[in-house]
Amino acid sequence: MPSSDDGTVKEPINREPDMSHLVQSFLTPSESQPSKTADDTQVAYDRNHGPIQHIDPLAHKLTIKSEATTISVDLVLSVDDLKTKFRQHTVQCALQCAGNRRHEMRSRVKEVSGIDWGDGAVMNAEWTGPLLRDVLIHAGLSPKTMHEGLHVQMECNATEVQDDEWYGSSVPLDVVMDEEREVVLALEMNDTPLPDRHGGPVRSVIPGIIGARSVKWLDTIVLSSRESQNHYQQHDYKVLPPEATSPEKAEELGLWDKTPAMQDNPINSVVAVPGEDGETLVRRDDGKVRIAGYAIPKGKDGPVVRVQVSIDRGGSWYDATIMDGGDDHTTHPANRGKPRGKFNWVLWEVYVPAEPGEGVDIWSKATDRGGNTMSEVKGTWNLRGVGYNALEGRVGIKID
Ligand SMILES: Nc1nc2c(c(=O)[nH]1)N[C@H]1C(S)=C(S)[C@@H](COP(=O)(O)O)O[C@H]1N2
Ligand SMILES: [Mo]
Repeated sequence: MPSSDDGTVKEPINREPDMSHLVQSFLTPSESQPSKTADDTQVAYDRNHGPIQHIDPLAHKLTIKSEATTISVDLVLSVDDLKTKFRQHTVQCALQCAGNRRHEMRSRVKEVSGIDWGDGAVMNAEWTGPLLRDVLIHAGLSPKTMHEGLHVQMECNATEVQDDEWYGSSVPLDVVMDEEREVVLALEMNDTPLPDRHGGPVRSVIPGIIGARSVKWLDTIVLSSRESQNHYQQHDYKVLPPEATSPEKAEELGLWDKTPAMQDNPINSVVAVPGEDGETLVRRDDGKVRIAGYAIPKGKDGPVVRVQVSIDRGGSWYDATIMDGGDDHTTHPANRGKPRGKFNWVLWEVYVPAEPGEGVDIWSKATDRGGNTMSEVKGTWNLRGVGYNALEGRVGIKID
């Protein structure tokens, strides 16, 4: 990728694929094969708060330390150490920006502040590297340590970002030590070395948790009794209460401090076909229209076990087919016949009987293994437009 595509601190690279392209594959390629139009070559979304970094893997170091009085860990690892000194683990998971679907909140509920994401700020990929749990234990953390109140802070100090001098996040230590969470320090994405765009040579990947916590170009890990103090943990990526009607009001009422940092992704389902409001769906000979999309479970409560679709504003619901049962088009060969991974998205499709008409709204509703489901038709407004998971998918669809 030419360096002109790296963005700057003031104007970082943020982009998403179009919907129909995104749901063509179960695992989202970092980049698709070059094609006629330049726009077409990128598939996995990019979310950056500063310029994309190009780091020499041979020179890169990951420092692990502690500022918690109860824990002493101290270790510096090279990328080669991460690859050769630890068992390599592969996890498949959806990685989603908390601002995904923001355009719908903005246009259907009320104006919000933030990038105007459509529904494509999400990818489903396979990540390989050591488990962060194993690395912390190797660094001296006893697996028996009380985790309560402790946090794993992750940092990228390689560049200044829009609102801070470095990028950082944290998750509770519990999450990292939880064997069911499979938190990895990813060195590979979809079986190839982690591309620079997605955080090479190493990023953290925290399955089930909003993308903002999965730090790209990771260079420092700090165990601490407090959360990361970085702007993006403290003053962004929070579902502010409705009293926060403006950034000034949020500050004045101290709402950033009072509101917890987002962690788990909410359960969600998105209509990708049709991909835009106002599109036309053509009926097949049997009078049915094809509707398709993706769905994401809440946190570690996946996989999504059911998706239902309605074209009459909830009057009747149709069960969608979840397309990971061996469908050549959507299933990674390695997954055929295997149980659905709990952090993956699911791709779904359904054929719904429909009469010709205009102004049809399409709703979709996912339910995961943990029983979490979607209930709000339009969704509740929040200032930053994060965590949007309304039932209403596409509006104003014409049926022909
Ligand atoms: N160092 C660094 N890590 C980062 C970010 C960033 O700006 N800098 N953005 C975060 C956000 S908000 C998201 S949604 C994901 C996006 O990952 P991607 O660009 O690989 O899609 O990375 C996260 N990790
Ligand atoms: Mo994000």
